[in-house]
Amino acid sequence: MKFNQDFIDKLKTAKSVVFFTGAGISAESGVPTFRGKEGLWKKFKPQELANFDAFIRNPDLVWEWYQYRRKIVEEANPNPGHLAIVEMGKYFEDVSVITQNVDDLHNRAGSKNVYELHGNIERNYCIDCEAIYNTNELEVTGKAPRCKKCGGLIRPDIVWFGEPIPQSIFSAAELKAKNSDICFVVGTTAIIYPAASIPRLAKEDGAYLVEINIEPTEISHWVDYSLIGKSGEILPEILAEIRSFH
Ligand code: BV8
Ligand code: ZN
Repeated sequence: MKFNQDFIDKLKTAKSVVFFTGAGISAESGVPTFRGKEGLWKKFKPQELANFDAFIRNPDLVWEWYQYRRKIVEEANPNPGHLAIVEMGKYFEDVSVITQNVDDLHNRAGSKNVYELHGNIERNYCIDCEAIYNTNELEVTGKAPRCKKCGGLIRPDIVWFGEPIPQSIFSAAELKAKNSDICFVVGTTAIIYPAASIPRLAKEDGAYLVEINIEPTEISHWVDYSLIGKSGEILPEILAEIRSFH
């Protein structure tokens, strides 16, 4: 793939790089996105599942939906896109991943500075005493598990609609974005707030914005460079470009 010269120049001078990722980066690992043709929201209604009231109304249904998604995630592997991001970490002073994904694939790929804005499907906590449980600690019963300490309902450690992103994580991610020289926006429709404000913050503070997506999105008209294609193919090509001048 031929990249334009100002992007190549940026790659040569950048010190701090941020990858802001969404469900699209995991699509080639076989994890369904939310709003695509095969998207999760085509089959299920987020308002019926991905929010606290739905969970309280029907904890077993919501828990089972997350078990279904965990199974997909656990059978998935990081793809060349996740792995290229890890490798690129060797060529810049500071590389961070700010992800909206809950699939743990950046961690499993080996990325170090990962900011999980929407939580992680492998982590759970008690809604009463907030005791934390990893999924593999919980027995599979087809029903929402109960806390061993207080008997409270256990929920996925995921930010649902109407819930705030943990402030400490969001503030740290904002700072990384503001201080970045290049902010890659990879595989996201960039419509879910406040997460979707990250690329805008980066750009306002001088970052060079590069979008990687299989189709244009709502932000394509204001990024500096829009690369249309699969992230699992484009990210390794960017890595090869970097290696060509190191
Ligand atoms: C908040 C659940 C307030 C977890 C998700 C009314 C009431 C309350 C809030 C609101 C409201 N109206 C609006 C809001 C704000 C709301 C929001 O933004 N709504 C939208 C619809 C406008 N936000 C919230 O509710 C947030 N909380 O506002 O709280 C508050 C504040 C303080 C104190 C108290 C309360 C919480 C938002 C988080 C919600 N959680 N999911 C789960 O089950 O996973 S959202 C869901 O969307 C996922 O978490 C996902 O991370 C997120 C973003 O989706 P994407 O990652 O972009 O995925 P998508 O499918 O959309 O796009 C995939 C892209 O990849 C596409 O562009 C596609 O082209 C591309 N692609 C596909 N294949 C590839 C590819 N690209 C490259 N290569 C490929 N191979
Ligand atoms: Zn408890």
